[in-house]
Amino acid sequence: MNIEKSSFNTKLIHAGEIEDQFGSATVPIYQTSTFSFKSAEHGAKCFSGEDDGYIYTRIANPTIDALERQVAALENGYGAIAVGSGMAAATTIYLSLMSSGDHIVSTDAIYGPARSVMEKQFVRFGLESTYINTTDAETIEKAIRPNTKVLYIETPANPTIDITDLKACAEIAHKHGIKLVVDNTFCSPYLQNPLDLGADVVFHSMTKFINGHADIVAGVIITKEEQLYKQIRNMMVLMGCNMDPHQAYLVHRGLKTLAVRIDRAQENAMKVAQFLENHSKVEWVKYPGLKSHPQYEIGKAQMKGDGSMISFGLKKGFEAAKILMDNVHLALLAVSLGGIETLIQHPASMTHAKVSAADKQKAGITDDLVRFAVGIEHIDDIIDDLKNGLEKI
Ligand code: LCS
Repeated sequence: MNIEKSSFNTKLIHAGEIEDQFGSATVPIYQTSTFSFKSAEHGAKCFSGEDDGYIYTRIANPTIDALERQVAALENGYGAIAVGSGMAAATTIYLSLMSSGDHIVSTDAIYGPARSVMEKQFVRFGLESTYINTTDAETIEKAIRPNTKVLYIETPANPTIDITDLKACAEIAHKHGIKLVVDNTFCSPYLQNPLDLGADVVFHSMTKFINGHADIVAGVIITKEEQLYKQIRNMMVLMGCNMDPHQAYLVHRGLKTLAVRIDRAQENAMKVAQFLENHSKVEWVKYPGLKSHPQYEIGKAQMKGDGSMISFGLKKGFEAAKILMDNVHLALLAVSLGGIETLIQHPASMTHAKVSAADKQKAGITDDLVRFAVGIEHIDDIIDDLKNGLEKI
């Protein structure tokens, strides 16, 4: 059977498999830093590229390769590059696609550190950045300068759940000869495939839905074309932000259940969003599945499901949010998302604390915003927990 041509759920289970001499049902962990050559000539050929034998785990490793082939198949990419974290993915992309004096245009409401690293660190090396509301195509056009090299989109955005039109972004980017990079973490390849919509590079924090069990930090970059794949892989190898084989094995195992986990989590999330929307103490709710979402139609057009991330605001603002966070007991008061457990957090004081007050305000990361990552527990228990917490306000 040709796995590459099979349906998504079959690829989830079988893509990237290794056929070993024992017929292992799972990918073996090649926990080795180095690989011996058959001869001096073989070693030289591995280095020159004439032979594709393994050399050293920072460069490539069979267990990591298996995960990379699996993710590339799920995102319909040319190839994937596994790295040590989602931030390693973001920074490797920045440094692969930009040189001193180049400029990036990005969604303003992105994961806080992905913005801070540009504004507070890479600015020292001459990289320029502009953060804007990318839900508006005209705003993107206006932000592009002659030295812009990358359009960087996070959709749905963390934590505002704003949705950016990916096809429109691909058109704008390519008209200006720049690369479209998409952080697809909030959707996973199950719900959105940006490469099919025109993106050049996609990345994930695999810490979230792809691994799905809150026990690993990992990232992956997928490209549409060979040339960009080689460019980014070369940077990853030189910077040394590779994965570890054991980490790759665990992610490979977690990824197999992606579809069933997301199916359950988004079924729960819709019920939570409806519960919140009808609650007297809740001022507003943002969830891609609610018709009240400002980009509801775009979400329906480019996402295959609504996901399990919800943001909401309470009528009594941050003070009420604190009472809620201190009085839920099933939901963990913790950052991160995309695991099987329900989490609650306050982006303005936690994940996005390092973004300046003015930039947070501009990006819609308001003080009243509570982020809720819905897990796969029984829906009645999740709603009871929220109900009890809200009653304390
Ligand atoms: N991109 C998005 C959309 C994220 O949400 C995160 C982490 C990253 C990239 C970075 O990935 P990492 O290096 O952590 O694997 N988001 C987090 C969050 O919202 N709470 O804690 C981490």
